[in-house]
Amino acid sequence: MTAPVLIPVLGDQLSPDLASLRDVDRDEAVVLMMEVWEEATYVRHHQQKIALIFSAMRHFAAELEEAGWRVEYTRLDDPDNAGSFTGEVARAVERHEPAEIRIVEPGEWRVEGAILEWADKFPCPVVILEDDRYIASRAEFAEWAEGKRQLRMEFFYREMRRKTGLLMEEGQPAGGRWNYDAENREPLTSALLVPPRPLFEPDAITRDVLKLVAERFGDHFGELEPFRWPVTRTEAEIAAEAFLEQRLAAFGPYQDAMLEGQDQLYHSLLSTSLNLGLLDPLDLCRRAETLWREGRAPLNSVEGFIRQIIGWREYIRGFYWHEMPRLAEANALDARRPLPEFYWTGETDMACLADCVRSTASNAHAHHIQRLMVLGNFALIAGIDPREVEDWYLVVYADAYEWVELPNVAAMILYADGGRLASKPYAASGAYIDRMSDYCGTCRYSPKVKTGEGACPFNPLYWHFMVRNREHLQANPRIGRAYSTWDRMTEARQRDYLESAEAVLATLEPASPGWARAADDA
Ligand code: FAD
Ligand code: DLZ
Ligand code: SF4
Repeated sequence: MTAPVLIPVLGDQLSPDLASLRDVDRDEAVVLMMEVWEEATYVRHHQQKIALIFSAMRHFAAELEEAGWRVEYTRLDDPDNAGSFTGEVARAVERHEPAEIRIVEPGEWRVEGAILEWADKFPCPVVILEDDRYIASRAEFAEWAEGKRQLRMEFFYREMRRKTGLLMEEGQPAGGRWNYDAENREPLTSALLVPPRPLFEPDAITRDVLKLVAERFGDHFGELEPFRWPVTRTEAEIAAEAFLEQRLAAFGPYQDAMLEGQDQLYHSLLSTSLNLGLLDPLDLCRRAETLWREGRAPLNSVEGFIRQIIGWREYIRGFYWHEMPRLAEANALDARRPLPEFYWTGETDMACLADCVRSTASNAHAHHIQRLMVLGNFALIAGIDPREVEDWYLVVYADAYEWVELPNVAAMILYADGGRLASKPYAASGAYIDRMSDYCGTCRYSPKVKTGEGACPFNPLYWHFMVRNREHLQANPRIGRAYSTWDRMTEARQRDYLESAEAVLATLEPASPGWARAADDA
């Protein structure tokens, strides 16, 4: 072989049509895949998350080899493993003296920073290609965002509908409306009829990885087994087909519903496969659209699902790259309280939070409304430091990469960006959780009791949050009206709320160090 092209493929780039693998002669290329300590430990990821990524990487390497690629794969416990992407690429450059390094832009700012240094470090050219698995490129988002004081998903989503032609008829939205969310807020009283999703038994490759993770990362948060995630394209495809055929039709009405002990409901649980590259987002949306055109799924569900993917997912990614690095530092509401220990242990009398942490620990997953309106809402109204909340979300979910975690946490739930991403903070009292779930029935607290003994902690914390942040929020027409309700209360009532909230805050035990980052880095 003459000097080959070296193609590093990162752990969330597991797509056979990845830009770096196109237009390359397989006989003149070496694909490099690396399990590295730095990635596995920059935060102390949930055990299932590490297992999922390593297993999917090993399966993908085998698929590439079968397709005729020369793949060099560094395992975590290889004695010569340099421990970082840059270290492993350096070793490969020494081995092969490549004519060129070709890599697709990574998903994270941190990793991009490292890759940008390669051109100076290595003697060959480094070509960084656009990640065209996304519908909007980073440049396209930047162009759309240019000059806008506030960015709003809804308008970006309409651009994506026009660009893809999804649910469009003669230039107009199908059914005459862009968004059917108003029809999509039904509580669910029982999960008895929800078709269960396919669960995947670990094969020999996954079992090897599970052993490695148990040995090397057994002290990380969460349960390693049962491990049932799809780890190959074939499995991801089975999971997607089951969702489209069996659950998509009811996705819309029940997307905000929560039931104790029920971790799936009508959600797709496809985020891990989408984010790894095992599924193509546009293809998934086109198949959902076809089901609507064939009269097999209603428009409100199909539009809702497509909006999550070409709307929220793309918007979040564009927003990340547009707002970094300042987003990682943002703390517009000056929230300083440490993360409570119960986010890691689940030990709290608040039934909703205990159930969401339970699901998170056992599945490395919680569905959107649990992440937003229970775990996120509490962190917002209790004034938890964004850095601690961000670390928690990045650690605990199998689908978490900074590009998607950070905007959702800093901007969507904590309003730490001061309202660039969302038009208002998603602050809510216990009444919202009571309406959308069955949690309150088994809880020691009551959403109907507003202050004092037995009061749902969300109730006084909501007002404490509003009062604390009045200067930031009062002028906001979407939330500011709450202040007239506050101003109409008697002083004694206001005092009751604030004292009850202070009493709740005083009970929050800060998390012990070392859960999210090794104690030295914390
Ligand atoms: P479904 O309910 O079936 O939705 C379909 C798909 O839409 C998802 O698979 C996902 O790809 C996409 N989607 C929906 N909402 C969002 C969103 N807000 N941002 C990006 N994509 C979205 N998603 C992640 O993939 N990784 C994360 O680290 C992550 N962190 C989050 C943190 C917070 C605080 C919140 C509120 C949301 C977060 N989300 C994250 C978005 C969302 O909660 C998950 O994508 C979803 O719960 C995954 O389950 P699902 O595949 O069953 O989703
Ligand atoms: C999250 C993760 C982990 C835990 N381990 C690896 C790894 O060992 N090798 C790898 O290529 N990728 C890993 N990843 C995913 C990377 O962190 C991801 O590719 C970056 O976030 C780039 O966006
Ligand atoms: Fe959660 Fe409050 Fe309901 Fe208890 S009463 S489950 S704390 S919302």
